[in-house]
Amino acid sequence: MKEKLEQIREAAKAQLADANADLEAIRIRFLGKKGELTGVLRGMGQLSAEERPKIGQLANEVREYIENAIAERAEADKRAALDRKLRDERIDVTMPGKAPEIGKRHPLAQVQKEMEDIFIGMGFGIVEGPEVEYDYYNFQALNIPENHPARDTQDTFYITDNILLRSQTSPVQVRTMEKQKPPIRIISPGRVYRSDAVDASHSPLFHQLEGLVVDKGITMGDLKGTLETFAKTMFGESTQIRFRPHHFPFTEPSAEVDVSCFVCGGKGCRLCKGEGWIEILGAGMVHPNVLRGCDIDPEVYSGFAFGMGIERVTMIKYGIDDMRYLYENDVRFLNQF
Ligand code: 2U9
Repeated sequence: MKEKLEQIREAAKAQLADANADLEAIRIRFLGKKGELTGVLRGMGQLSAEERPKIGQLANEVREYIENAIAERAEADKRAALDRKLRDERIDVTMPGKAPEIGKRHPLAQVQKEMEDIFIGMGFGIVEGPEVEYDYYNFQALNIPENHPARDTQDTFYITDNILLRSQTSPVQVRTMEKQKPPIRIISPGRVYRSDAVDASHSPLFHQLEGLVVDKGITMGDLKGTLETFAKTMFGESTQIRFRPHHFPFTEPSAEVDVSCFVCGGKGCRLCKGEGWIEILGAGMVHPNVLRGCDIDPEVYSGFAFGMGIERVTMIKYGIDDMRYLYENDVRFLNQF
């Protein structure tokens, strides 16, 4: 029996030395209820009274040995697993990090800000207003007659008979004139809506920046000086402006305003389509009817107003030939600004 116990100890030792040893299987094989050591202990009844304590002690020693050996092996396995994990998952803290990509303003927002800064520099304040407007502020107050084509549902998005998506930012100026008496010197940038199909130069949603100055003694000369300063700051010091007579219901006299081409200096090139001039905005002296509608006496006060499309200024400034690029948000396009 003694030999049997020694054999068990050696067998357990050999099994535990195996790199792939299954510790639970070894425990069951030697120490389990039907295990080899238990089998030996069961046979102890046949031993003499003299041998029994000796074999009993040896059996205990063997059991203790196997238990300890299993525990040590389990501990060693755990340590090895941890070492492996620490090695495999090691992080090189000296590696350069991944810098988060920092976004920037959309080109339209950049140009809008640039335009705003120029007018702020000339003492203008920025005013914003609702994009959903009453017909009154969008048309009536601006001296746009009942039968004017802009009022047609073909051209304007109506929500109800008298509520619409503003087709210009002029309502903001009307609301300002109602609340605030002259002197007034404001710009109103923002989104406007027109029922246009999308193409290279049209979009149902676009952006405008309009300006309004009302005070005693305001003349066309003030308008020209203001727009010339704007054009020179925006497109370069050598830029000139040109007024062509035009008609708007809300201004009288009215003009379309061109800037000399900053690419060719006026000789004619691809950007100005050989003209030497590029149309950028509309302007004029505020119509007396518009002033009167806001309770401002046109015999005492006069004013000028202008309006331009922010998309148009952006496209001219950067030579963009299709407006759709500005709305597609393709980062290959946006990253160029
Ligand atoms: C008030 C009185 C007058 C604003 C003006 C224009 C001329 C003009 C267009 C430019 C290109 C619109 O974006 S666009 O299609 N605008 O030509 N806008 S004068 O006149 C006003 C505004 C407010 C109370």
